[in-house]
Amino acid sequence: MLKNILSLIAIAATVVSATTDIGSLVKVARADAASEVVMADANLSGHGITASFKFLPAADDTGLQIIISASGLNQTTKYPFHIHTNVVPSDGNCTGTGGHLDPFGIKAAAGANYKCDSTKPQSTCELGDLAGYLGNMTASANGDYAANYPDSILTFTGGNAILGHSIVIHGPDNARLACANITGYVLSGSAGNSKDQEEEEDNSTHSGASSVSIAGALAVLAAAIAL
Ligand SMILES: *[C@@H]1O[C@H](CO)[C@@H](O)[C@H](O)[C@H]1NC(C)=O
Ligand SMILES: *[C@@H]1O[C@H](CO)[C@@H](O)[C@H](O)[C@H]1NC(C)=O
Ligand SMILES: *[C@@H]1O[C@H](CO)[C@@H](O)[C@H](O)[C@H]1NC(C)=O
Ligand SMILES: *[C@@H]1O[C@H](CO)[C@@H](O)[C@H](O)[C@H]1NC(C)=O
Ligand SMILES: *[C@@H]1O[C@H](CO)[C@@H](O)[C@H](O)[C@H]1NC(C)=O
Ligand SMILES: *[C@@H]1O[C@H](CO)[C@@H](O)[C@H](O)[C@H]1NC(C)=O
Ligand SMILES: [Cu+2]
Repeated sequence: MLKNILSLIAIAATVVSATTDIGSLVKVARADAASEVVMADANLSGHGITASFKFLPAADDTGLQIIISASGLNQTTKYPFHIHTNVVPSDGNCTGTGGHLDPFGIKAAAGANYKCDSTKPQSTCELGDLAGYLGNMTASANGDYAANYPDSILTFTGGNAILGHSIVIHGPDNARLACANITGYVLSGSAGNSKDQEEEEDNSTHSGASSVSIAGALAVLAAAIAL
């Protein structure tokens, strides 16, 4: 118990130092090492819909936490949403995002029998079939939707990587209503470029607070904000 309290205090202390680091997050389309990416987001708009997706390291280190908020939805409509394979072309045309992200060929293997089972997403769902394993977006009375999924099968980089892809929200007729690139964030100086920049940094931002622990702290912070 005391140990738990102490670790909570340690996390709280890290959150405080992490908040000072949020200002030094740098956007990236992709990154080389998983530990360098601390969060990712995508802001979508189209056909009256505005939506925000945030991806953070899950508190239990299993996949990513997904925090979604949307507005402008029709109350009785179910809106599927997915990670699509391609980035959004610069003209914003959602058709250019291609199909669902499916790096393990789950759909190809299942063919017409494809059925995403939310209890076994890793083996039965396309990685990008978010609506398949999280459920469709549905609006409250004022047209808003909010969800906080504490973990998922997604990762920032590696085989289950979300970076370099996009999010698409569909209408019930499968029309592509809104889309956006998924953008990653690294801490400034940890993008693997300038060694000089690394050395010039204040040691206090790194001593005892690696990118990984800051990432964990951000997840805790996000969970706190979302609850
Ligand atoms: C998404 O919107 C948030 C809030 O306005 C902003 O901080 C963030 O930079 C945006 N992300 C991208 C990739 O533009
Ligand atoms: C909501 O419903 C109206 C009326 O059917 C339609 O014109 C509009 O495109 C719908 N909006 C969304 C976001 O589904
Ligand atoms: C999406 O990202 C690609 C680069 O990866 C960029 O060329 C494209 O313009 C971006 N799309 C939008 C709508 O910003
Ligand atoms: C969007 O892109 C698709 C191909 O990806 C193309 O067929 C379609 O004409 C484009 N739509 C617009 C409005 O440019
Ligand atoms: C999600 O919405 C789509 C389109 O409205 C629908 O075909 C599908 O059955 C819905 N899935 C669930 C689980 O409700
Ligand atoms: C940071 O720490 C390293 C070794 O731990 C040391 O060599 C370096 O001088 C320190 N830099 C600053 C700015 O304190
Ligand atoms: Cu889709």
